[in-house]
Parts: sequence; structure tokens; C-alpha cells
Amino acid sequence: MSQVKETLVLFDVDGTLSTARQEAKPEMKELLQNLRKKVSIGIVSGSDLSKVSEQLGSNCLNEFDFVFPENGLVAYENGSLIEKQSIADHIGEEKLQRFINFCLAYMSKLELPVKRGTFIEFRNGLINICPPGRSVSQEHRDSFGDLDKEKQIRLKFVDALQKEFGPEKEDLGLHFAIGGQISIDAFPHGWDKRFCLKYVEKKFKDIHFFGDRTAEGGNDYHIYADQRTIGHAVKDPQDTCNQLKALFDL
Ligand code: M1P
Repeated sequence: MSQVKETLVLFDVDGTLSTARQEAKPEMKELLQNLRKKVSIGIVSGSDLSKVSEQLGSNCLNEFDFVFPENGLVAYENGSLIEKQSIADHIGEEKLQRFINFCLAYMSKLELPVKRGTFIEFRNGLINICPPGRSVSQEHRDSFGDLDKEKQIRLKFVDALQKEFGPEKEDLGLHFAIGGQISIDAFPHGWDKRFCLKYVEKKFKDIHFFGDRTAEGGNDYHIYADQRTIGHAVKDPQDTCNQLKALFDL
């Protein structure tokens, strides 16, 4: 019979364990390993495993009990892959291409301070759409982030996507989330961070979740507000440390 353990603590990565797309600090990594002596720990990120590994270290699959890249559409437990979904199979090639073509056409009309490469990144469980291109430097990433705050470039893009691919027109059943600093994630409804809970909900008595984008519309909102989790909103990685120390007596 499977044993129900006491506590799992799940973390978002960007803005929660590290600043956006940066490596987590050694003090954070040490604190997490101290926490792991008391409870099980896991991460759930919109990013894929290669980006998560850059931020949390190449050994991250062994340093967390659960690693859920791409919102858990790719799932690892104790270092082993347990499941992987495919958005391409789910949507179908024809619709997928209409969606990608629309995004590329929309982005071709945007005028930004810089544009570089990889405007669409295709992952297993989501499509990442990036107006300045994923290969921009950190400096250009920051300047796009500032411009986006001022001009709401991504919000307007999401509105256009919702009009074109929402219930009023060709409903692809997709959700659009503004997760990080420079891009938009598109994934089927329900394939948000709550998706990972199916792997852990019966295994633990309490599941805590720590995230920084917990307001409605943020990519941590659904899992933070879910009844199966105890949600903790943080301002930044330092706030995560402070809250962990207080809550788990570290
Ligand atoms: O914070 C999670 C997000 O991290 C990246 O976002 P950006 O490059 O816009 O900062 C992406 O990997 C995105 O998919 C992910 O949700």
C-alpha cells in the first residue's frame, strides 16, 4: 500500500528561488537542502529542464524529490522521468501551424528597440512566444521588460490571441500566460502549474506552494489558489528565504 507522507513544499523558480533566468544563490541552495532534511521538496516551472538546470544546477534532478519543468507536463520523481505530454499531439499540426503563423505575423509588425532570434520556442507542454526573441542579452531582456511595463506589449498581444483563438472565433482551447520577463506561454486549459498536482496530491498530507506571480493572470495564480495547496506569495528570493526560515524553523 502506498504511504502518505507528511509534507511537500513546491517552489516556482524565477522570482521565487532566483531572479528571472539567473542562477539561484548558494545560500538559497543550502537552505533548500536543510529544508529537505525535514520535508520533501519540489519545483514547478514554466521553463524547460535545460533552463531549470542552468538556474538550480546540473544536479537538480537529484537535489529535489520532484522536478516539474513545463508546468509538470514533463515530470521527474527521485531523478527519474515519470511522464511527458505533447502539445503537438494534443492540438494537431494544422491548427498548430495556424497559431504559430498568426504569432509570427503579429510579431513581425512590432517595432522594438532590438529583435534577435527564436521568437517561438516549441516545448513538450507549451509554446513560448517571445517578441524580442529568446536569444536577447540580459541587458536587452531588461530593456524589453521595462518597455513592456510601460506599453503593455504582451498584454495587448494576449488580447489579440484571445480574439483570434478564443471562444468567439477559432477556439483552440489554449490559455495564454504572461509568466516571465519577455515572453508569453500558450498551453491547453488546465495545463498550468496545477497539472503537476496529479503526481503528488495522494502522496502527501500537506502541499505548500511558494510563488511570486500569484495574482490573477500570473502563472502561479492557479496552483497558489488551488484547494489542494497551501499557497505562499513571495516578493522575491530573499522573501522566500525569510518565510521558509519562519515557517519551518530553519
Ligand atoms: O518564469 C517562468 C518563465 O520563464 C521564462 O520567461 P521569460 O523568458 O519571459 O523571462 C520562460 O521560460 C517562460 O516559459 C516561463 O514561464
